[in-house]
Amino acid sequence: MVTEVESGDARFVRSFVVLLAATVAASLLVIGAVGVAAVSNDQRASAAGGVPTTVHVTLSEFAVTMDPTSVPPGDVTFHVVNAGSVEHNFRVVEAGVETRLLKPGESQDLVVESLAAGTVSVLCTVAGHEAAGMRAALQVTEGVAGSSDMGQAMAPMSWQEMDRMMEEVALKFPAETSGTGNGELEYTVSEDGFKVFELVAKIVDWEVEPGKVVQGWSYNGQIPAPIIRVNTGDKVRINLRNELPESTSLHLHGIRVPNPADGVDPYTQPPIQPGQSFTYEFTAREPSVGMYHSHHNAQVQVPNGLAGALLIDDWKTIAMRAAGTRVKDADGDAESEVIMVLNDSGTIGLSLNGKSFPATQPYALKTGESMVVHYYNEGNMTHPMHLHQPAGLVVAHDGKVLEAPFWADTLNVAPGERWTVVYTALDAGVWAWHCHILTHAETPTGMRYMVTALIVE
Ligand SMILES: [Cu+2]
Repeated sequence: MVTEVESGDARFVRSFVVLLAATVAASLLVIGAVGVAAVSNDQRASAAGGVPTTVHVTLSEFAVTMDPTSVPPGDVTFHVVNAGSVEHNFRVVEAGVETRLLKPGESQDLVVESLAAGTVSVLCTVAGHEAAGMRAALQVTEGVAGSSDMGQAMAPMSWQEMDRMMEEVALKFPAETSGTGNGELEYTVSEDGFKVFELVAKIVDWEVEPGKVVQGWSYNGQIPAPIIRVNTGDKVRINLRNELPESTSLHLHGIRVPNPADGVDPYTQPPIQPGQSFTYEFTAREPSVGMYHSHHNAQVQVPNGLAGALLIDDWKTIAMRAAGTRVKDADGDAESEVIMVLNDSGTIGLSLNGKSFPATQPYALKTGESMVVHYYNEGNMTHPMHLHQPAGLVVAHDGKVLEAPFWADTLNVAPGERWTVVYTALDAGVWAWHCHILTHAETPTGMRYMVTALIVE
C-alpha cells in the first residue's frame, strides 16, 4: 500500500517518456555522431603528437569520476573539479602527488609526467572520504587512445553537448535497477502475545543508479530497510541477527521504549558482535513516525544503508485528520502514504530511498487526491525538499501532530528529523520533486541524485 505507483500510472510515465524520446531521437543521432567524431579527433592528436592527455576529474559526495578512464602512457594532466558541497582533494597514489584541499566549486590542474602502463589509484585523502567511496582507478594502457565515459562531466563542453547529455539522462527516468527498499515487514505472533519481527543485518550489492553497484549495508537485503508497522498497545519484539563484518546495535529513534531497548551500546546493551543476535522488546505506547537504525559506528553503518521506518498507528488517517478542511481533498482520505528516506553519505550517497536519479521512483495522484509523505533524513546534511506542485501542508514533526499546521513548498529536513506532509493534487502535469541544494539534484550532465517526480493526472 505504500510508495507503489499503480500499473496504469506506470504506463503513463512510460508513454510520457516514449513521447519525449520520439521527438528528440533524430537530433540525438545527429549530435551524437558529431560528438563521437570530435572525441576521436582529440584523442588521435593526443596519441600521435605526444600532447599531454587530459583527464577530467569530478569530485563529489562520495565519488571520484574520471573521463576518460583509460589513457596511453605518458604525461597526463588531471583537471580536477570539486562538484560536491564539502571540501575534497585528489591524490594520484602511485605518483605521490595531490591537489590542495579544494572548496566546493574550486578546481586545480595536476600534471603527472611519464605515467607508466598499469593501474593508477586515485582517491580523496579527507578522513573517511576514501572509505565512503571516493576512490577510483585509471588504466594506463599502451595503444589505447582513451575511452570516454559519456555519463561523466566533460569540461569544456558546448551548450549543445550539455543539452544532449541532460536530455539523455532525463529520458532514462524512471530507470530500472535491481533491489527495492521500504517493503512491508511481515510479523508472526508469539505465544506470549508479541508481534515478532525478524531482521538480519548484512552487506549486499546495491544498485544505486543504473550500473552503479555499491556495497550496501542492509536489513533483510533492503535499502531503506523494510517498514515495521504496529499499533498503540501492541507488544513488539524485534530479533536482530548480525551478519555484518563488525558489531552493531539497533536504536529505535523517536519511539518511546524502555531504556534497555534503546540500542545504545555499550550503555544499554553489549554490542551485537558478528554472528550474534539480540532481541529488542517494548510495548507501543503512543503514535510514532519512528525510525530504526544502527547506533554502533553509526556514521558508517547508517549512511551505508542500515536505516528504516517504524510507524505506530495509522498515519494516513492521523495526518488527514490534522489537515482537516485546509486541504481540498475530494473525499477526505489520503490515497497513498509515502516514506521518503533521504541520504547523502556512505556507500549509498545522495539518494531518495536508496536510489539516485534516474533510478528514483516516480509517484502518482489524480487531481483532488492526497498523499501523506513522511520525509526521513538518515544522512549527514540538511535537505530542503521541494515539490514543484502542489504545496504541502506540514502536519507533524518527529511523529507529533503540530498545534498549527503550516504550508511549505520547500521544507528543510535536518539529519534525524521526520516531517509529515499532506500534498493534495490540484493541477495535472509531471511535477519535479527534489532537494533544493542544487548540487544534490543536478550535475553539468543533467539531473542526478535527489530528484524524482509527482505525476498528476
Ligand atoms: Cu540535499
